[in-house]
Amino acid sequence: MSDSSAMMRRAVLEVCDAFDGVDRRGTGRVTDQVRRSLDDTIRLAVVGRVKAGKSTLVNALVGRVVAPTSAVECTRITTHYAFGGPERGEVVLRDGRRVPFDLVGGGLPESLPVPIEHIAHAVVHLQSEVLRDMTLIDTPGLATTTTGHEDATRRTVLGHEGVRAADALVYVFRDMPLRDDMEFLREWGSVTDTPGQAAARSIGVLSHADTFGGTPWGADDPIALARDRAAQFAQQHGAHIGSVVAIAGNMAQAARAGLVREFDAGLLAGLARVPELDLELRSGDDFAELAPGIPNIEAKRLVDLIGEYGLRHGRGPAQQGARALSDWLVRASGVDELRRALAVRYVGRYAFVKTRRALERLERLAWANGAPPPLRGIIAEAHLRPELHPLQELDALERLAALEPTHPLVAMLDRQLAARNDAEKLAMPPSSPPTQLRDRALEWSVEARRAAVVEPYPERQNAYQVLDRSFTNLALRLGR
Ligand SMILES: Nc1nc2c(ncn2[C@@H]2O[C@H](COP(=O)(O)OP(=O)(O)OP(=O)(O)O)[C@@H](O)[C@H]2O)c(=O)[nH]1
Ligand SMILES: [Mg+2]
Repeated sequence: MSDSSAMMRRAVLEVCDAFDGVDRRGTGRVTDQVRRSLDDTIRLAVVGRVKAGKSTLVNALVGRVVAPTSAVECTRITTHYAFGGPERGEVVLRDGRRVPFDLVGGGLPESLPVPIEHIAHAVVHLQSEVLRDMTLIDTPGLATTTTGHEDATRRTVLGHEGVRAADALVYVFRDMPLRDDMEFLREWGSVTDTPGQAAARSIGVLSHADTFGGTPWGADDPIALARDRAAQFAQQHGAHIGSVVAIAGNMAQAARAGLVREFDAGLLAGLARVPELDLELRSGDDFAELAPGIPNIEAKRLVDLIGEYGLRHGRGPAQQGARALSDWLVRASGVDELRRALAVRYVGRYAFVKTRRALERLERLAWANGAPPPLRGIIAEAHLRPELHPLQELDALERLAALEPTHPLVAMLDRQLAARNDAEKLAMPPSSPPTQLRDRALEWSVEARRAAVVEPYPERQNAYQVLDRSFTNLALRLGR
């Protein structure tokens, strides 16, 4: 946790304590919920049409094959993958009861202990580091013939029936988003507060990048084509999707889940000198040899593991062994770009979103009918606390980004929220002495104040004013 999120957390806990000090009997239920909510991790729902590649992507992100990708019944229920130990599964029934089940080989079993129609969703607790920062929700495909699964997805994501809606969407599509994809995204937009937030809270994944355009054996590189296409989508659908990343999910899954062994790399390296045409047009005879000692059936197994693209282009890196092959697969698959985008856009930002939500709950309580008046005083004071100033920064950022996403002030606000320390906030080297940091903070606060006075556009003016306060707070803190 960064310093500033720890400070925000403490400030909210203090507000809860102050509320309870006034009237614990009236406020306890809400303050206890708020305290617990500070431990939430961001919930990312992976959504898309049937067989779009959602579960494969979940596995690639978790770094383990946990989500089933075959036709077993578990692909038809929504599953939350959350951090926790001991590793275990649990189905949550529609009537709220919970039934535990054992994982099989670290993943979901073939069948569940309860008939599927009684299940609201499953929760799987895993010791995967990635899940410390985010809970991943694998959903059944949208637009299936049986609308039951689709309802389950809508419930999870859009938050009907009191199930908490996902915090953000990873929207997976193949080739191109179809009409119902766009409809779903619009619906998602309508449950978020503002149109700007809808885009800020969804990221597109163009999956099957390795077979984009049909075959990986032609002259064009499908992954390169898919990346171009992804950039186009992002431009066309910017209002609904923040950005779009092209991904070869199967390659990412194989490498990140450690499925590529030395033996596989050896085989692949052994195919280095086979002409591409022979590789592409492998005969149906499983035992015919492609290269000395390598029958077709082994090539088939490699294709199941890393796809035709991996078979064609992985032969070079495979000469250096399984590690080099896995590194190449990760790089080529595009999964790191997605991980970076998730980290920057969601995970880092979530501490602020969570704090804002907590304060909103407390504020509603303070203004509820019959609430003791001192609660309102406590809330008003909280808004002035420097530890909670990042919420103003977030607010200013969202308002300005909705109108002018590329304005330099957006980047400046973003830096304040993303910075891990004071030096980063001020774009100074990490070793800078506090006096230098303080001088820079003062200088920038003066600049922001001057700019605010002459700035005619309200959202920009607001951003300058917020930044003035950011740098003034910083200078005061450093001056002590
Ligand atoms: N070549 C290639 N195959 C992929 C990719 N992503 C997934 N697949 C394959 O596509 C099939 C479907 O993948 P899943 O991950 O199960 O798709 P899903 O969206 O979870 O499917 P449902 O849950 O049934 O809706 C599997 O056979 C995967 O191996 C990819 O990026 N490239
Ligand atoms: Mg699936």
